[in-house]
Amino acid sequence: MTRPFVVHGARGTGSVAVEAALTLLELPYRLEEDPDGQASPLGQVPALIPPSGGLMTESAAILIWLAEEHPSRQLSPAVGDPARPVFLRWMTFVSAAIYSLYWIRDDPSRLADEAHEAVILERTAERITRCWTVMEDGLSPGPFLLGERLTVLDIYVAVVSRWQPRRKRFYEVAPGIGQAVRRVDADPRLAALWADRFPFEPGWEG
Ligand SMILES: N[C@@H](CCC(=O)N[C@@H](CS)C(=O)NCC(=O)O)C(=O)O
Repeated sequence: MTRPFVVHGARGTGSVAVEAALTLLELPYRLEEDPDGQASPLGQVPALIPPSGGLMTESAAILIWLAEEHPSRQLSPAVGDPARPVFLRWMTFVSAAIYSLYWIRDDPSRLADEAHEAVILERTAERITRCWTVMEDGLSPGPFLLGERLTVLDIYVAVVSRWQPRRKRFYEVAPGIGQAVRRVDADPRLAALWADRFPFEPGWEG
Protein backbone atom coordinates (compact mmCIF):
# COMPACT_ATOMS: atom_id res chain seq x y z
CA MET A 1 0.00 0.00 0.00
CA THR A 2 1.30 3.50 -0.86
CA ARG A 3 2.25 5.43 2.23
CA PRO A 4 0.53 8.79 2.59
CA PHE A 5 2.24 12.16 2.69
CA VAL A 6 2.42 13.59 6.20
CA VAL A 7 1.70 17.30 6.51
CA HIS A 8 2.70 19.09 9.69
CA GLY A 9 0.40 22.04 9.76
CA ALA A 10 -1.99 24.29 11.62
CA ARG A 11 -5.34 25.87 10.82
CA GLY A 12 -5.20 29.18 8.98
CA THR A 13 -1.48 28.92 8.24
CA GLY A 14 0.59 28.33 5.13
CA SER A 15 0.16 24.61 5.58
CA VAL A 16 -3.38 25.02 4.28
CA ALA A 17 -1.93 25.87 0.85
CA VAL A 18 -0.02 22.59 0.88
CA GLU A 19 -3.13 20.73 2.05
CA ALA A 20 -5.07 22.36 -0.80
CA ALA A 21 -2.49 21.29 -3.39
CA LEU A 22 -2.55 17.71 -2.11
CA THR A 23 -6.34 17.80 -2.23
CA LEU A 24 -6.42 18.99 -5.84
CA LEU A 25 -3.83 16.36 -6.75
CA GLU A 26 -5.95 13.74 -4.97
CA LEU A 27 -2.90 12.52 -3.08
CA PRO A 28 -3.56 10.83 0.26
CA TYR A 29 -2.07 12.66 3.23
CA ARG A 30 -2.17 12.49 6.98
CA LEU A 31 -2.36 15.74 8.84
CA GLU A 32 -0.33 16.25 12.00
CA GLU A 33 -1.68 19.28 13.81
CA ASP A 34 1.60 20.91 14.78
CA PRO A 35 1.10 24.58 15.74
CA ASP A 36 4.61 24.71 17.23
CA GLY A 37 6.22 23.41 14.07
CA GLN A 38 7.95 20.60 15.93
CA ALA A 39 8.96 18.78 12.75
CA SER A 40 10.82 21.78 11.34
CA PRO A 41 14.23 23.05 12.48
CA LEU A 42 12.88 26.62 12.53
CA GLY A 43 9.76 25.62 14.45
CA GLN A 44 7.49 26.45 11.52
CA VAL A 45 4.72 24.95 9.46
CA PRO A 46 4.26 23.72 6.81
CA ALA A 47 6.56 20.72 6.90
CA LEU A 48 6.00 17.82 4.57
CA ILE A 49 7.20 14.26 4.88
CA PRO A 50 6.81 12.59 1.49
CA PRO A 51 5.99 8.87 1.24
CA SER A 52 9.62 8.25 0.28
CA GLY A 53 10.75 9.84 3.56
CA GLY A 54 12.82 12.94 4.28
CA LEU A 55 11.56 16.34 5.31
CA MET A 56 10.56 19.29 3.18
CA THR A 57 9.99 22.74 4.52
CA GLU A 58 9.38 26.02 2.65
CA SER A 59 5.88 26.39 1.34
CA ALA A 60 6.89 27.63 -2.12
CA ALA A 61 9.33 24.76 -2.66
CA ILE A 62 6.75 22.22 -1.49
CA LEU A 63 4.05 23.61 -3.79
CA ILE A 64 6.36 23.79 -6.81
CA TRP A 65 7.66 20.28 -6.19
CA LEU A 66 4.20 18.76 -5.76
CA ALA A 67 3.06 20.34 -9.02
CA GLU A 68 6.19 19.22 -10.85
CA GLU A 69 5.86 15.65 -9.65
CA HIS A 70 2.39 15.42 -11.18
CA PRO A 71 2.73 17.17 -14.54
CA SER A 72 -0.43 15.65 -15.96
CA ARG A 73 -2.46 17.64 -13.42
CA GLN A 74 -1.04 20.90 -14.81
CA LEU A 75 -0.81 22.73 -11.50
CA SER A 76 2.28 24.56 -12.78
CA PRO A 77 3.56 25.56 -16.22
CA ALA A 78 5.96 22.94 -17.58
CA VAL A 79 9.66 23.55 -18.13
CA GLY A 80 9.92 25.32 -21.49
CA ASP A 81 6.49 26.96 -21.18
CA PRO A 82 6.86 30.77 -21.41
CA ALA A 83 4.71 31.01 -18.29
CA ARG A 84 7.29 29.02 -16.29
CA PRO A 85 9.61 31.94 -15.42
CA VAL A 86 6.57 34.06 -14.56
CA PHE A 87 5.34 31.29 -12.27
CA LEU A 88 8.72 30.89 -10.53
CA ARG A 89 9.09 34.63 -10.14
CA TRP A 90 5.79 35.08 -8.34
CA MET A 91 6.03 31.91 -6.26
CA THR A 92 9.34 33.17 -4.92
CA PHE A 93 7.97 36.69 -4.51
CA VAL A 94 5.08 35.51 -2.34
CA SER A 95 7.44 33.48 -0.20
CA ALA A 96 10.36 35.90 0.09
CA ALA A 97 8.76 39.33 -0.08
CA ILE A 98 5.42 38.68 1.65
CA TYR A 99 5.25 35.47 3.69
CA SER A 100 8.60 36.12 5.40
CA LEU A 101 7.20 39.32 6.95
CA TYR A 102 4.80 37.29 9.07
CA TRP A 103 7.71 36.03 11.16
CA ILE A 104 7.89 39.63 12.37
CA ARG A 105 4.17 40.41 12.35
CA ASP A 106 3.25 37.30 14.32
CA ASP A 107 5.54 38.39 17.17
CA PRO A 108 7.05 41.86 16.73
CA SER A 109 9.04 41.39 19.96
CA ARG A 110 11.34 39.20 17.87
CA LEU A 111 12.80 42.44 16.51
CA ALA A 112 11.98 45.21 18.93
CA ASP A 113 10.55 46.12 22.31
CA GLU A 114 6.80 46.32 22.86
CA ALA A 115 6.87 50.10 22.47
CA HIS A 116 7.60 49.59 18.77
CA GLU A 117 4.94 46.98 18.12
CA ALA A 118 2.34 49.28 16.58
CA VAL A 119 4.75 50.85 14.13
CA ILE A 120 6.13 47.45 13.10
CA LEU A 121 2.62 46.18 12.44
CA GLU A 122 1.72 49.31 10.50
CA ARG A 123 4.87 49.30 8.36
CA THR A 124 4.85 45.60 7.59
CA ALA A 125 1.18 45.93 6.57
CA GLU A 126 2.18 48.78 4.25
CA ARG A 127 4.96 46.68 2.81
CA ILE A 128 2.68 43.68 2.23
CA THR A 129 0.14 45.96 0.55
CA ARG A 130 2.88 47.38 -1.67
CA CYS A 131 3.93 43.85 -2.62
CA TRP A 132 0.38 42.95 -3.66
CA THR A 133 0.30 46.13 -5.75
CA VAL A 134 3.54 45.11 -7.48
CA MET A 135 2.09 41.69 -8.19
CA GLU A 136 -1.11 43.22 -9.55
CA ASP A 137 0.93 45.42 -11.89
CA GLY A 138 3.09 42.50 -13.01
CA LEU A 139 0.36 40.02 -13.88
CA SER A 140 -2.49 40.08 -16.40
CA PRO A 141 -4.74 37.39 -14.99
CA GLY A 142 -7.06 35.34 -17.15
CA PRO A 143 -9.53 33.46 -15.06
CA PHE A 144 -6.46 32.47 -13.00
CA LEU A 145 -3.23 34.27 -12.22
CA LEU A 146 -1.26 32.77 -15.08
CA GLY A 147 -4.14 32.46 -17.53
CA GLU A 148 -6.57 29.67 -18.24
CA ARG A 149 -5.42 27.14 -15.68
CA LEU A 150 -5.41 27.15 -11.90
CA THR A 151 -1.85 26.63 -10.62
CA VAL A 152 -0.35 26.32 -7.18
CA LEU A 153 0.39 30.06 -7.43
CA ASP A 154 -3.36 30.71 -7.23
CA ILE A 155 -3.59 28.48 -4.18
CA TYR A 156 -0.61 30.18 -2.54
CA VAL A 157 -1.99 33.69 -3.08
CA ALA A 158 -5.48 32.60 -1.98
CA VAL A 159 -4.09 31.56 1.40
CA VAL A 160 -1.49 34.28 2.03
CA SER A 161 -3.88 37.10 1.01
CA ARG A 162 -6.23 36.03 3.81
CA TRP A 163 -3.76 37.16 6.47
CA GLN A 164 -3.44 40.76 7.66
CA PRO A 165 -4.06 43.28 6.20
CA ARG A 166 -6.59 40.78 4.83
CA ARG A 167 -8.74 40.54 1.79
CA LYS A 168 -10.62 43.85 1.75
CA ARG A 169 -7.35 45.73 1.54
CA PHE A 170 -5.97 43.17 -0.90
CA TYR A 171 -8.96 43.61 -3.24
CA GLU A 172 -8.50 47.40 -3.12
CA VAL A 173 -4.92 47.27 -4.35
CA ALA A 174 -5.06 44.08 -6.40
CA PRO A 175 -8.52 43.78 -7.97
CA GLY A 176 -7.27 41.72 -10.93
CA ILE A 177 -5.54 39.06 -8.91
CA GLY A 178 -8.40 39.31 -6.44
CA GLN A 179 -10.75 37.94 -9.12
CA ALA A 180 -8.53 34.90 -9.64
CA VAL A 181 -8.22 34.26 -5.95
CA ARG A 182 -11.99 34.37 -5.47
CA ARG A 183 -12.22 31.50 -7.96
CA VAL A 184 -9.93 29.46 -5.75
CA ASP A 185 -12.06 30.30 -2.70
CA ALA A 186 -15.10 29.02 -4.60
CA ASP A 187 -13.53 25.87 -6.07
CA PRO A 188 -15.91 23.07 -5.01
CA ARG A 189 -13.02 20.61 -4.75
CA LEU A 190 -11.65 22.73 -1.90
CA ALA A 191 -14.89 23.56 -0.10
CA ALA A 192 -14.49 20.93 2.62
CA LEU A 193 -10.85 21.80 3.16
CA TRP A 194 -11.54 25.52 3.52
CA ALA A 195 -14.42 24.81 5.91
CA ASP A 196 -12.22 22.67 8.12
CA ARG A 197 -8.84 24.39 7.87
CA PHE A 198 -9.49 28.07 7.06
CA PRO A 199 -13.22 28.75 7.38
CA PHE A 200 -14.88 31.73 5.75
CA GLU A 201 -16.21 33.04 9.04
CA PRO A 202 -18.24 36.24 9.28
CA GLY A 203 -15.91 39.19 8.68
CA TRP A 204 -13.11 37.00 7.31
CA GLU A 205 -12.28 39.52 4.58
CA GLY A 206 -11.35 42.16 7.14
N1 LIG B 1 9.50 30.26 4.89
C1 LIG B 1 8.51 29.42 5.50
C2 LIG B 1 7.72 30.26 6.50
C3 LIG B 1 6.74 29.42 7.28
C4 LIG B 1 6.08 30.20 8.40
O1 LIG B 1 6.44 31.35 8.70
N2 LIG B 1 5.07 29.58 8.98
C5 LIG B 1 4.38 30.19 10.08
C6 LIG B 1 2.91 29.81 10.06
S1 LIG B 1 2.07 30.51 8.67
C7 LIG B 1 4.98 29.66 11.35
O2 LIG B 1 5.16 28.47 11.50
N3 LIG B 1 5.28 30.56 12.29
C8 LIG B 1 5.86 30.21 13.54
C9 LIG B 1 7.25 30.75 13.70
O3 LIG B 1 7.84 31.22 12.71
O4 LIG B 1 7.75 30.70 14.81
C10 LIG B 1 7.60 28.81 4.45
O5 LIG B 1 7.39 29.44 3.41
O6 LIG B 1 7.09 27.69 4.63
